[in-house]
Amino acid sequence: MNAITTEALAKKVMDWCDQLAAISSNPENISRFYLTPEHKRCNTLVAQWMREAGMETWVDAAGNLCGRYGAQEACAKTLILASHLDSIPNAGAYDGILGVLIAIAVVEQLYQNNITLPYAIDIIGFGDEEGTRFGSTLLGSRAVAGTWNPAWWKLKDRAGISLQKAFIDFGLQPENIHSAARNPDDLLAYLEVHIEQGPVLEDENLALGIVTAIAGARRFAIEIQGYAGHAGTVPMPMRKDALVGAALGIVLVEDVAKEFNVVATVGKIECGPGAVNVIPGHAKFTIDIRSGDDQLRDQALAKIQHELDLICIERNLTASWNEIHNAPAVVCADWMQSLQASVLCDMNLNPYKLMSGAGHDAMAMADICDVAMYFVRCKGGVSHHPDELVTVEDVALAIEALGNTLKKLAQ
Ligand code: HGY
Ligand code: MN
Ligand code: MN
Repeated sequence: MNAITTEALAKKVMDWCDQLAAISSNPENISRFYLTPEHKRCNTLVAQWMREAGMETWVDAAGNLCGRYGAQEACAKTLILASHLDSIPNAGAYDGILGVLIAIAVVEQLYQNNITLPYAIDIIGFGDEEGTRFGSTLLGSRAVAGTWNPAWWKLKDRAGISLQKAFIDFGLQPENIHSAARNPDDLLAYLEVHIEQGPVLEDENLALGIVTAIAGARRFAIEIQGYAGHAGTVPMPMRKDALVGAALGIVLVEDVAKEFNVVATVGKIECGPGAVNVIPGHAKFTIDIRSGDDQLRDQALAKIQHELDLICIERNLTASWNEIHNAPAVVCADWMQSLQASVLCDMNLNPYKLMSGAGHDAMAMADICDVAMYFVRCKGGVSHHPDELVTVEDVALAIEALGNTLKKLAQ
């Protein structure tokens, strides 16, 4: 049986993406969240594809799907190829899963050519990179990195289900979470393929890019407390309108981000009691703020906090800040970037290097090993949107580049 071609594998990966897109909690779009029935169905289907590629599979103590392609010797180190299988609500079909599926395609090519390497390959489909269900993020990869924070057990989803209960409902034992942690001494490196989620590669007319660093991100849930009142009787100067306070805060976030040249987003807002004829007594909104420079990001954050305090004082409101995520900026390993550059040069491709504004599981894995990423061009740079799109030709190039990287690493 002659081995499957890269082009055929790329078509297979695109078909796999379509199959996973159908596994969603919302039939109208792609929504697949951590520790849900959809997560389980996705793990089951991807595990089948891993086994067809000659891998043994298991689900680790954090619900991550894992597959192993053995080395020539038992005591060899392990290269981790990974990305995430969860999505945001109303997601595109490639964010996260493309990297897991391209890794499986490359292992299938090795398997069909009876090639084993002087290191083992573990492919991990992380269960929660986006943090959609519980607010925090990188939970799956943090468990693998051994940096699990017990405070997370109390995190609750919109239905009030705690992370701890969700573990038990999924069939996991929270007390075993530490068994998901990898021993850094066993690891060769971590390598992730992911769509760029930005317009740079398309602008440069390039299919692939080498990631130099990943921006550091901090996320907060902010509660503004005012005083609910009658919309018809409370004079304007006497109001403690929490929603107006939040609205001024949202505009402040954008103004300060532009001033400091960082990126900051208010992605969620809610207020209460939520009646047309009641002055909102409380409001909640989130901030996601990022920069390649953690210090600059934190200076911008300090200004936002100070200015929001002034808004609250002027309007007799109070603001409480709850940090739900903090990931420092991460630099990709120089030796891996050089190896990636030589792979792309050998393929007569431009070894183009760029920073990632989006967060990735590589940020968590950087705590225990050297990390590297390839970016794949995505149409219009669109992501976190159903219009997310890659071409089968670019996927074929990514499969070829990853396969060549594994072979070069073996040397
Ligand atoms: O938010 C991010 O940067 C990533 O897509 N989770
Ligand atoms: Mn994402
Ligand atoms: Mn992603």
